[in-house]
Amino acid sequence: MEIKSCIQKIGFLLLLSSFLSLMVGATNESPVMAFYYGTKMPVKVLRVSIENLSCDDHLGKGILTCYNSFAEMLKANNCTMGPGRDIRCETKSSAEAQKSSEYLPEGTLYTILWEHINYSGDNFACYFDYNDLRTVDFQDITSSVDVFAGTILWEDINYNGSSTYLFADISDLRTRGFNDITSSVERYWAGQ
Ligand SMILES: [Ca+2]
Repeated sequence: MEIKSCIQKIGFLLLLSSFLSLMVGATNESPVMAFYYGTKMPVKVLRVSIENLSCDDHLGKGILTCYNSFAEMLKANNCTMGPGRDIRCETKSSAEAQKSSEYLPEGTLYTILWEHINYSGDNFACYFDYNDLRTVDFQDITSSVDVFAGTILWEDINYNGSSTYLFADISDLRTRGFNDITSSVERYWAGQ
């Protein structure tokens, strides 16, 4: 009888501790959330369930909106893609500065980060600089980039470590020794 109640107690404590660690985990690191067709969802859940998840931050810095496909993301952002990956967007300042090294102000689409080479896999269209890509769940996975204006990729958060400057699309970051290491990203302009 005693042994049985002891086992029951241990079982209860094990349950309690896993419950508590879940609670602690939930308060310590709240998941990155995204708007997804009218619902707010953790990005990690979306990444698991949707192949080639496309997200952007057009609503504001760190505010993600995600779509089932890149085509839907482009459409939602008033962008079209012509031959040769000629992506054009009807957003005020980017229209004149498409695919140039011209400086684009914050709030304008300036670069699209891709999970895999050749612009494939999950992607994140950046309207803002990010000193820590963990805040949008896109750290250490970028392998190719669509570039609308000068873009700097940094190896570490807070624009630290090694960096690579991009002034044109790059289909394979391995050629720059920069595959799967980008932790912060920012717009570049000559006066910087
Ligand atoms: Ca990658």
